[in-house]
Amino acid sequence: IDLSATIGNETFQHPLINAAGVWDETATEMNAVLESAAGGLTTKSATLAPRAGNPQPRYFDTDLGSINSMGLPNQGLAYYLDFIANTDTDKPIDLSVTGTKMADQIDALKQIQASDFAGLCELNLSCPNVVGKPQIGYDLEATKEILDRVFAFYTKPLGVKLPPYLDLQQYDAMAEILNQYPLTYINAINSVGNGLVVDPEAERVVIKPKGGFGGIGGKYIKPVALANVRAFRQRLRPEIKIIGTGGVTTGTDVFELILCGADIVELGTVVMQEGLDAFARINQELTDLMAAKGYQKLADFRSHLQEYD
Ligand code: RRO
Repeated sequence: IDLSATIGNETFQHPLINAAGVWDETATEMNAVLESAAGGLTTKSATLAPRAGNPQPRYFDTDLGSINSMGLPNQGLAYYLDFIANTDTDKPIDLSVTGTKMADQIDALKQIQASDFAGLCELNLSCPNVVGKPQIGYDLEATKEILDRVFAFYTKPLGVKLPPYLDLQQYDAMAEILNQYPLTYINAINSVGNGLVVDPEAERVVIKPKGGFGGIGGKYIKPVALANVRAFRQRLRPEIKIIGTGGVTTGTDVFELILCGADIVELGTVVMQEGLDAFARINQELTDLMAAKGYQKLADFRSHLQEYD
């Protein structure tokens, strides 16, 4: 069975990589992902300067997933460019980048454009956890503005990480914008922003930043991820690939996201809860499911989701 998939010029031998922000802030963590059964590595969304992030506790696991308000802790863009330049690996590395101001995001992409880095880059338009900053992906005008400014100079393969949308009209409007740019891919979805988990015993929220509000990941969000992948696959130009992210804990979940149109799939909360062994387990579950169904490769079922007549 062939589990390979391509995005831009990159071939992933297996379709599972880590979601940005999971096991990817330091060189030690990133090397561990590359040494695991992951098909590639995404780096923690980098800002121009290093950031310590929000006060602790800022991540909390529940039976059905997680809530986080990390606040973009990262080592700074130069650290990740340096790590990639000095890492010898056959696995694709996707460099995630963002900023707390649009001007900083543009400057970061200018640095990447000027660097030797030629791999995939993911512009995160959907961080829900920077105090006082809305998610760009929920603002159509701001999304247009940043993409206009970026594609005025950026010529390397670029994807965007999107927040979850919940209305069909939102997909129409966002896809119409995205289709106007030479994007290599989109990544749907980031965490479901500004949810709330309550500890009933303590009668208190479970994370400190933002009064307890934070991005929800894990099993809670799989239907939202499936819907976003499906809705964008139905609306985007076929050249724009899709990374499906959200709520995967089994090989069947990966299968469902690919049925909806995902090219590759990212693991977030499940890796936080189970560790890097999740990659090998879920790869095996996907392989077993494909074998049982008689599929030889991902393209045999990608986007083949059926509807009622
Ligand atoms: O660092 C974070 O708080 C964070 C980011 Br940048 C993001 O894009 N998504 C998320 O759930 N947390």
